[in-house]
Amino acid sequence: VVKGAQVVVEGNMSHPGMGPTFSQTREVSAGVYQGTLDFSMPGDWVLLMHITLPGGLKVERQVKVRGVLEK
Ligand SMILES: [Cu+2]
Repeated sequence: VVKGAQVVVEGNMSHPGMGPTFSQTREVSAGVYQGTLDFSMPGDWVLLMHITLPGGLKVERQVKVRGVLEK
């Protein structure tokens, strides 16, 4: 559990010609970060978590989200 971090989520699709979409998150309980990201297009997405730890160290984690459906 990592408390007191700043987490920004960047959503990207694999094809060219589409910019990233960002979401700020907030820590809703100790070590749990919540935000809303607009999956503006169906298909495969990659989420990049830009994490700044309480000491200032920055880390990144990547999560693949495949097969987002049409709204
Ligand atoms: Cu797209």
